[in-house]
Amino acid sequence: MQAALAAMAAHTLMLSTYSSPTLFSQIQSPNSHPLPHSSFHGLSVKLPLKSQFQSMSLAAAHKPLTVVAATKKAVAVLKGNSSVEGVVTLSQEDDGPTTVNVRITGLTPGPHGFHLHEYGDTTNGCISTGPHFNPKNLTHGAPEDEIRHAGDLGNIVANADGVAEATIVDNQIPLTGPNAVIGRALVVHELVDDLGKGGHELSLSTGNAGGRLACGVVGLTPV
Ligand SMILES: [Cu+2]
Ligand SMILES: [Zn+2]
Repeated sequence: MQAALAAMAAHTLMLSTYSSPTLFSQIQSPNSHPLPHSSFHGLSVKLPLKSQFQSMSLAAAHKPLTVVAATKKAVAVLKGNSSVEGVVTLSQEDDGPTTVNVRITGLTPGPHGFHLHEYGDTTNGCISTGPHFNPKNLTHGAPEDEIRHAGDLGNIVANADGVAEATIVDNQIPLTGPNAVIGRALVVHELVDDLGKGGHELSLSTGNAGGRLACGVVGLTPV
C-alpha cells in the first residue's frame, strides 16, 4: 500500500513538472542531455497537445539565445584636446573576465593612468565622464586590489615613440549585467596613477593621475 502511494506521488510529481513549460525549460540547458523521452512517453499522451508544443518551443528558443549571449565585444575610440588618441577593444566570453586591448598614441613616454569612468558623456570633453566607475562605493586602488573602483585599470606605459599598447584582463568590467560598462567611458591620463598609495589627497579618489588627455565611450560592436 505504501509502495503504491509512493509510486502515485512520483507520477504526480513528474506529471506536474512536465506540464509546466517554465520548469521544463529551466531543466533544459545546452550542456545537459534532454530528459529521456521514454520516461515521459506514457504520461505525455494525457497532456493537451498545446502544452507539449509550448514546452518544446520554449526549450528550442532557449538555445539560440544562449549562443548569441556567449561572446560580447565592444570598442571605444579615444580622442581629446591634444594629439593623444587611440582605440580600445573589449571582449568577454560568457560570464568570464573582460579582455581589454589598448593602443594609444601621442603620449609622453612612461606610465599613464587608465580608467573606466562612470558616464559615457563627453558634452564638455573628458571631464563630463565623471568619476571612476565605482558601483561598490569603495576607494581608489590598483586593479589587483580587493579595495578598488571597478574602473581602476591601473597604468598603461608609453614607449619612447609615445605609443602605449597593453592587454588587460579584468573581472570587474563586464559587458552585460547590472554593472555593465557599455555606455561608460575609458580615459587616459596625463600622469601616472599612484594606485591609491601615493599619500596625496587625491590618491584615494583618482590616484592623482592628473588631467584627462583623451576619452572614448564604450559601445557594442558586431561579434
Ligand atoms: Cu581616470
Ligand atoms: Zn579609481
